[in-house]
Amino acid sequence: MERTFVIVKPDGVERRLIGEIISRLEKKSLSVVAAELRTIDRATAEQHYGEHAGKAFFDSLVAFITRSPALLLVIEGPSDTWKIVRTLMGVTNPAEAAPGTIRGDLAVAMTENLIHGSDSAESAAREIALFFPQLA
Ligand code: D4T
Repeated sequence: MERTFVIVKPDGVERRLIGEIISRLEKKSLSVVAAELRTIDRATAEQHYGEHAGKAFFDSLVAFITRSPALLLVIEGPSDTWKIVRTLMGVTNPAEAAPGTIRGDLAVAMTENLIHGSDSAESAAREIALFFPQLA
């Protein structure tokens, strides 16, 4: 089995889309193995998005992800789980995300694109350790 890390971002919680998003993951036969509703603190957000430090959108990205509670999830599947989740999510820009994907069906703005999913097995391990150290 292989695990990945997912965030239902603050916009998804505010729009009451937690159920819809978890439902899409579960219908694909992926399992929720850990879940916590948490307002992400600034230091953790800056570490999580460290690859974007210094970019023009970094400060607003950190402000967005910390503005209200997010649902942190560890998701498990048989293999390539991170890739399966990324396919269900759709591409980063909801304007380009295919219909049938979470972003393609439910979001309109790059700044509020509902969901985060790890972009590799290595990122998944790093992010699970950051947000759920007791599972790492
Ligand atoms: P996350 O990391 O949130 O799952 O998104 P992606 O993996 O799909 O995309 P990313 O890391 O390239 O971007 C992280 C986050 O920043 C926002 N963003 C991105 C933004 O506001 N403006 C931009 O120009 C880009 C590239 C959206 C997602």
